[in-house]
Amino acid sequence: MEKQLIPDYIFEVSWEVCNKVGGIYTVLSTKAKTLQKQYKDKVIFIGPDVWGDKPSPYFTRSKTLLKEWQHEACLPQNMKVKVGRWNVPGRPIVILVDFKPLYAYKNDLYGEMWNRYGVNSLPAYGDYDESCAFAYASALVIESFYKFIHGEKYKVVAHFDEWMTGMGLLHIKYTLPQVATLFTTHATSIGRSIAGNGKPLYDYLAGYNGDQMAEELNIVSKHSLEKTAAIEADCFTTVSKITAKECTQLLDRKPDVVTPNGFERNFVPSGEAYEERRKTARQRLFDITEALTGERPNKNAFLVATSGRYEYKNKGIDLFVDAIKRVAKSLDRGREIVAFVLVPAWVDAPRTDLQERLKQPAHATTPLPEPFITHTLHNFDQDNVVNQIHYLQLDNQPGSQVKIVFIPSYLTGDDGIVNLSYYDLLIGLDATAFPSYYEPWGYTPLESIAFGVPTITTDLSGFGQWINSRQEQGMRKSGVKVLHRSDFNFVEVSEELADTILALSHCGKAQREKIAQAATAVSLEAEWKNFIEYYSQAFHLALEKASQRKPKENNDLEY
Ligand code: 1S3
Repeated sequence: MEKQLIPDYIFEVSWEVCNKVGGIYTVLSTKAKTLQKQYKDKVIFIGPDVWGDKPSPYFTRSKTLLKEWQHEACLPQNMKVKVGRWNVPGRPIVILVDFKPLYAYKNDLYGEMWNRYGVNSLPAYGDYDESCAFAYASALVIESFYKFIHGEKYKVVAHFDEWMTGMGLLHIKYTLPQVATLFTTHATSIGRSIAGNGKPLYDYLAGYNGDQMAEELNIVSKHSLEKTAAIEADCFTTVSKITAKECTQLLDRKPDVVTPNGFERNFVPSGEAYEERRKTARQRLFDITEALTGERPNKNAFLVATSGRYEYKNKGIDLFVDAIKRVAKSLDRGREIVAFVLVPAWVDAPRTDLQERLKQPAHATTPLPEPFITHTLHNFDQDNVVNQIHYLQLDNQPGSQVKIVFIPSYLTGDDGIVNLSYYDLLIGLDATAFPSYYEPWGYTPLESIAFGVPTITTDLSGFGQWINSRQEQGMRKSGVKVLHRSDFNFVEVSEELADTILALSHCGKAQREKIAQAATAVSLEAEWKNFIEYYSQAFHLALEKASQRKPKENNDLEY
């Protein structure tokens, strides 16, 4: 058997290192411990310094780590870095880069990328400039570090996540061809855009041309960069088979390895701590519901939620709210359900009327105006969830057995109303539902079962397909129900979701405990210690490919 090549150094670059934006943060922060155990301090994460002078809650700066390099680092004038450790299990080394000084070189960089690789940055807009400045800054850090350690003596892997870091990969490939490059995409920007624009992604996948659709949907630059990084990388990976198919069709390269996302149990409390946190979360959710609606739910009320980034259609938020309306229509007398939408929107501030009520010990008896939302929004009248709640008349009328609460703030523990982190709230739920239409992996259901909370998802998510590939399936055996979703079956899925929520809400205590145990057991199969092997394969492939190249001389980018 061929000997597996093992890297001596790994640099992993992502916009979400020490920057909690979405699922990629979860991938990296949970994978860190397993990588650190294997490679020790030879794993270095590189992220954007979005903190400036403010202290970051995710990062502890160190004056001694990589001290010699910091002294000798040859970086462009004004480009500053902070070295420290990420405050997550494994505490890996992190370099945060202040990339803003590189805006000045933007046109040179885009020109080089066009000349060398044909990346078309001309029609770029939005977050493209800041992403590329960060990617380039990260590449300069790797270059500087590589020279400092005399990297030619080592097997070095530079791993880049998502289109935002694509120019870093392309720069490294050109200036340090001996370095093995790895590109992981967690979605395709064009696939996400096709899906989000209401076009059928799955039935017509074989008929789509990525470049042509990028023109039509006005994301030429992102797509051009993502496709080029995927094609140029020594090894290209994505997080599920369903997204691998999409990459093959829309980016014209089949991923070399599928690297499913795992989880790290250290994030989940155990024993008494678990029970205490669950109690605190439920208490808070009941208090908020009561303060908004003027009615305290019965202590046995069933609490169900959806969460994630605000992609209304792609994440199935529309379908969740629709299903809650169906639940409301068919719930038995005496049973109460509270549904939470935990999706960050364009928040203005926490509601002061709600804050006042939450401060008072006396129980509220009248509803607040708009008794379903915890924060004010800049775009209240245009918000999709608000409009759907109004349209479906799910507005928590007195006496309604099904209530809905939209918490549109990031749950970082200091939102002014909930004041608990997402995990500290998740632990208090009875079930979660993520009926996604576009979901390359889908961490939210995996996190849910890791906390012993049963979940419902669809077979259009990578995670749902992974569950379907296991022998033990179904809510009772796995704590997960996977609904069949396609381009055109919204109503059927909504009905099935409502039925599943209703069925769960009727389970007795013993049954619920069994389901929670099954959920936890399945989550253990998806721990990083079981999934890291796919990354080892990817490192091997990348190193093997890089070893076949000859070093180039004298091709530094000037700055
Ligand atoms: C992506 O984040 P998203 O929510 O934009 O990456 C996640 C991590 O790989 C993945 O779980 C999710 O499905 C993707 O969509």
